[in-house]
Amino acid sequence: MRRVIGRWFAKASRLATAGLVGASALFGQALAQGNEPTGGIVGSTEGSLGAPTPWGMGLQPAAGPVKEAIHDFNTLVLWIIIAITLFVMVLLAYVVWKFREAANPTPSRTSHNTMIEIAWTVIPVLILVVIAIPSFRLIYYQDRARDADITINVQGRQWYWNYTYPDHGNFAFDSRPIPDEDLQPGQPRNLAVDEPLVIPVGATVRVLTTGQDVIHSFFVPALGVQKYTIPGRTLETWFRADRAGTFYGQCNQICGTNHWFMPIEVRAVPAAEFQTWVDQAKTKYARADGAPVSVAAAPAPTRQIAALPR
Ligand SMILES: [Cu+2]
Repeated sequence: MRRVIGRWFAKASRLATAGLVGASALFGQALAQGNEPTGGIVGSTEGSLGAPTPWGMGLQPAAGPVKEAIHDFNTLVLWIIIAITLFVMVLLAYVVWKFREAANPTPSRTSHNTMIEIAWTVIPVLILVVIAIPSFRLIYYQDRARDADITINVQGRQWYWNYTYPDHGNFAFDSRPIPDEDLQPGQPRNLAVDEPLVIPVGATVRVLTTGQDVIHSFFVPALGVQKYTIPGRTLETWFRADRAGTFYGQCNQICGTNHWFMPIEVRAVPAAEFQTWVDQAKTKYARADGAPVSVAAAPAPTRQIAALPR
């Protein structure tokens, strides 16, 4: 009997190892396809990159305070999970060894123990409270900008993004991915876009999201931002990039056949460079969209904030 179990166990562990190796190789390939080169790709600035990397582990490095707060919370929960997993594993191993048939021929018929039952109810509740407090703090921290420096309206559309800068002349433009054949060195496939969202480094950016047709989701991991864009509704969130760089994201709400067609590229540039870009954008996008700039869907930010559900 023991030998049969031993053989079965050996076979199962070989299978599991092969499966794990195969799966990770596939996973690595998929990641490598998504993003080849890494490094500075922001015009004149010394760039950092927020994008998936082959064999990357854990969360993307933080480019701003919101993501840093997410990192902290993630680390806390991870350690709690590790402690619980180790505890359960050790307990299980101990029980298997202690109460094995050979050492324990007449099993106990005990089915209740009030103290243990109270403990295994109260302790998990306490653990959840420990998790809930920083969790709620994080949710409220991400919720809205205090003293925002600039506001950007983000609209998800089937299937592209539309960005409006109400504080800088209300120009608006569309953002779409760069086709594979037009990719320049350093531009990650399925992530690089023709017209990135440009923000000044160090500025608190209020983001107001709306959806034109269906629900999309504005998701930029390195900046710690993820917000639904919902038709008929304005949602608020914020982010800040503490260093210059290019930070990629995607629509991460399945929104139709061309869902993949909605990558996000955020470029954080120094204030002077941002101003230069704004000056060019005012004429470029006004001309591109025809005059007046189509901003009907983007009312003044103050009115939108007032209309937010509280
Ligand atoms: Cu979408």
